[in-house]
Amino acid sequence: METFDVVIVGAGFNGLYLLHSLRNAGFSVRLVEAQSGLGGVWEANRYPGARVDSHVPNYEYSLEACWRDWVWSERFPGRDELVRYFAHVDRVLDLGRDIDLDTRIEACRFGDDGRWRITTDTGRGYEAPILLMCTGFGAKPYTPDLPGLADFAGTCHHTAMWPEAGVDLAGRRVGIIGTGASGVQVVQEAAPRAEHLVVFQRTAVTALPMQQRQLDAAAQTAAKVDYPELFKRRNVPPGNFCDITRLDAGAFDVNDAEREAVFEAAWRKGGFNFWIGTFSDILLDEAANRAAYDFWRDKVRARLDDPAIADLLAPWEPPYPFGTKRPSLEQGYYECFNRPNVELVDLRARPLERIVANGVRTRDATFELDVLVLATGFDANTGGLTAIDIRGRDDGSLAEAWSSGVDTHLGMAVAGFPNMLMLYGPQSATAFCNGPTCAEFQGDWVTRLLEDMRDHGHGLVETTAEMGRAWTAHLAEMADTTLFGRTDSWYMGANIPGKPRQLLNYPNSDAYREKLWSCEAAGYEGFMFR
Ligand code: NA7
Repeated sequence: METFDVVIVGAGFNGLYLLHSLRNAGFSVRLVEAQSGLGGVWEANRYPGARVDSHVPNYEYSLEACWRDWVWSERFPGRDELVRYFAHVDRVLDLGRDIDLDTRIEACRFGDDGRWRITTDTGRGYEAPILLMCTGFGAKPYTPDLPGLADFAGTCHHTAMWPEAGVDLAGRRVGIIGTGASGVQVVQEAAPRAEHLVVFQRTAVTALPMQQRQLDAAAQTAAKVDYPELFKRRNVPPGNFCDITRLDAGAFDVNDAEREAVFEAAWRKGGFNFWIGTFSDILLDEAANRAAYDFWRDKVRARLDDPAIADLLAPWEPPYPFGTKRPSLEQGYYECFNRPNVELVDLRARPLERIVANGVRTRDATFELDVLVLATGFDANTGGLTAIDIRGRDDGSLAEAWSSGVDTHLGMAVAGFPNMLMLYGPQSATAFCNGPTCAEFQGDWVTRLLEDMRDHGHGLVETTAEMGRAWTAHLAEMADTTLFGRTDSWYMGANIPGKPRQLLNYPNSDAYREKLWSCEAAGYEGFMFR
């Protein structure tokens, strides 16, 4: 076994930042990654149209070495450009020499000697006192148990397991199950290419206009004088984007015309502005939320030719409170349904009965397909962690510990799993926080914690079951005081049959960051050291 101070699992934003930061702090570190390249979800999600939902310059590191010579071509970069960005980061920070790619971790065992032993599918093994899990929230694709799926004779792929060589959609009969962010993006690519496209929708997505645009290299370079200040703002309330703010007022603290003007301005800015950049109570108050939904609905309905299709894509009554499922960003998604070659199937009215050799059979029809796309999402937050056989004290399994629900302290540590910390994991701000922003503040926090342990000669850090229960209770309160608890979403673990229903991401990144910082200021409250 190779021996290090720290082993990091996962080469996405979190793992790479920690590798850089811990190496600078003088720790010996090895990062282990199952995939053949860097970028985490961006390496994996190579389906047509894959694109980030956070605009330049938010979705990148604030490290000057990384942004100084990097120029983005689009306001919302696509997957291939993001992968190139990670290669650039690798180069400028010289990360690769401490990374093992193509190495899938199978098991992590904590021994009585206070060290983790890590085994992999290549036979390579690692040993380290500290284990940092940076597997992200979307490491484990979810394929529903659709009857007959194995019988399909055409080409079938989950969006997160798309073949590197791609799939030709041109002139073919394509079916897409799922209308989350991935489904929306594939629909936009498939609609103009496919001979016929069938979109199987279970729940309408409240997709927002991306307002994509090409970026001018010279203007971007000139704007960099402000980057240091801009990046600081990602850590200043409200929110975690450097340039999305919201009013310190509720939606009904202003008159109708003013409210409409605020919504309209956010709509025009595009991206997440309409989700998180209008009024302070949109995700807290039913009436405020309804006002946002109605604005969204009217905008979308105006773009659809067929009122019956509009009733399915943008119903008069909200299918769930607006924004409590992550709003996808779209570029012409709704207009796809005005095309003669695109058909929308409402799976609630016409349930899917079986996948058959030549297509999808619903209660009332068979849709013949050459290609079936499963845009069915992820076993989000926990799936990437529980897929690894992680054993803490007394051989206790993490998957078993979480089988009836997740408990963590601050989303960072689990009782019974000493010296293991998780970043961007369950019960931290995660999907409610811009990835690189969270990677940096959590990564800095972990780096300071490990330095502090080294300074004090501590070899062990762990939390207690009481702290875990208290944090879970706090999140349950957040689920009740916001509108998130009302919706069956992956934020609530509710997209996976049988998964315990609980709020798995902390829905306020400002408050979350404050909690981390105050824990540290209080001498790492809730953690014990030896
Ligand atoms: P999502 O957002 O979880 O979307 C999955 C979609 O698949 C969603 O529309 C689901 O409908 C649908 N789904 C899931 N299971 C089924 C079954 N059994 N039958 C029919 N439809 C089903 O995943 P994405 O990959 O699009 O996006 C994930 C996030 O990753 C995204 O928000 C970005 O932040 C990155 P449902 O809504 O559950 O009725």
